[in-house]
Amino acid sequence: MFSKSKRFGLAAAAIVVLGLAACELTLSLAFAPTVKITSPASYSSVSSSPFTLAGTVSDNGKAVDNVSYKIGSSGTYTVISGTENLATAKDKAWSVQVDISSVPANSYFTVYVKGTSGDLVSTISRTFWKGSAFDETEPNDTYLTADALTVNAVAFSAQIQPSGDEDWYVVTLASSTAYTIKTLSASSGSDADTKIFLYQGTDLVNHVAFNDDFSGTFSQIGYTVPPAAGGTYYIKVIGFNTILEGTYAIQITQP
Ligand SMILES: [Ca+2]
Ligand SMILES: [Ca+2]
Ligand SMILES: [Ca+2]
Repeated sequence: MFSKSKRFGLAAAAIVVLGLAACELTLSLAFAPTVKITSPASYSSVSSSPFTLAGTVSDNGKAVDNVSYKIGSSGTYTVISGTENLATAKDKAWSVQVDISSVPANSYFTVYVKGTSGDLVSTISRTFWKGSAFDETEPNDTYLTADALTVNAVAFSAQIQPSGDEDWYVVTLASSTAYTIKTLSASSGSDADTKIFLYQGTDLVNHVAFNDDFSGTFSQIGYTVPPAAGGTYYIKVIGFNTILEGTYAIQITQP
């Protein structure tokens, strides 16, 4: 018979051995490489071809055979130079010049990036806009990050992208003055079906004006600021529904 302390010692030793075994088991498991795209940001406007796509790759217990990329879901993967046969990789940077001359202007395109370790594969994708940049600065999804608009300025271009996108604008309006706020075609891409909400200051629960369709599916609000109600106003533009995407421009005029 073992004494109490000896039995405890054996039990503790067994736990240590089990622990080491579990540890070894974890370490011996291999997973597909972790691939990331670091730039450009999602939905960036890309106007020149080729453009630089950059990212990183990390091995997950198994050497990385390569990182490859393709344009569009039906494209063919091309191996990115410098990513082949990496015995160990920890956030190893890669970059590649992506030719988008075959992508139509003023349209979205998606780049897929794949990390391969034998039969272990991981894929990520990111969507970009081929065309000139929009005036809006994303993220502008709350009043805190609203884009500033100026009365009687040229139309300000933007897009509802991805679906469910909210675009917030801030503008200073004068008391007892009539304004027209409208969305119109951005002359690039597909027109969005917009809705406009106007809020006085940061009372974002009660809009003071709203419109969905005025000219086709574009929106227009005619609003006269009440006496002593001049100041900061916020405008929210969203798509007609949460699956809609598209481009538009917004303009505020004082007749
Ligand atoms: Ca937007
Ligand atoms: Ca937005
Ligand atoms: Ca509409």
